[in-house]
Amino acid sequence: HPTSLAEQKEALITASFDSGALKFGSFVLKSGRVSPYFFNAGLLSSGAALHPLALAYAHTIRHDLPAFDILFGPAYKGIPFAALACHALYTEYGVSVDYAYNRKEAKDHGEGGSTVGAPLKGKRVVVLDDVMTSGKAVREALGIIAAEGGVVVGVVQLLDREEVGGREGKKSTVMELEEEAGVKVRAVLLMRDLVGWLEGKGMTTEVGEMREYRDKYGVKD
Ligand code: OMP
Repeated sequence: HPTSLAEQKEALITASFDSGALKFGSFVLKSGRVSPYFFNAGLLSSGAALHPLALAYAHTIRHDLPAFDILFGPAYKGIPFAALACHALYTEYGVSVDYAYNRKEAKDHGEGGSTVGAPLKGKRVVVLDDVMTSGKAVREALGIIAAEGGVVVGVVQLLDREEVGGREGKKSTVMELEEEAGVKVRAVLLMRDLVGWLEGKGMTTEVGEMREYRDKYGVKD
């Protein structure tokens, strides 16, 4: 069982590759960019893969983000991940926060409303999601939380593809969001971690394609 963050990240990338969640080829992204890799977090569906995922989310939240009350997992993939991270924060660090999520379709009967779980009004919220490219998915979540009266204090992603944002100019998505929303945006895995892992495996063709893509859409560092 992985214990350090480095081990958790390594276990997570290996599980992603083995399960087919991390794929290489040619993929059209939501933003229209054509990428040589795709990360489908929904395929991280085994206990063995979700264990390092939960630990690594909890570690990243605990060490890189400010204090908060509610973890918000956007539908659909953010929902189980937020619940797992909420649990791991308690078992690993003794920190009990609430969690909440949105419905894709608003309910017009029963309890009503478009969010489930802890009420967001007046609470400090961290958004937890799977993959960030241009920031569209995160901005949607920020809108939902604002509508419910929550105050977002941070964002944590499973994978930050480290790309430039969808707005004017060449700023990174992270920088755009941090400036706009005034919150910290962090991730368990960075695109460069995937490249490092591929290098370790001697997968030179994939490394070459990742570098080429990074030259086109990646953040400049
Ligand atoms: P942005 O909304 O552009 O930040 O892209 C993030 C969303 O794109 C994720 O919530 C996914 O729906 C999807 N996505 C992936 O799941 N994995 C990837 O590797 C790339 C994308 C993507 O389309 O950019």
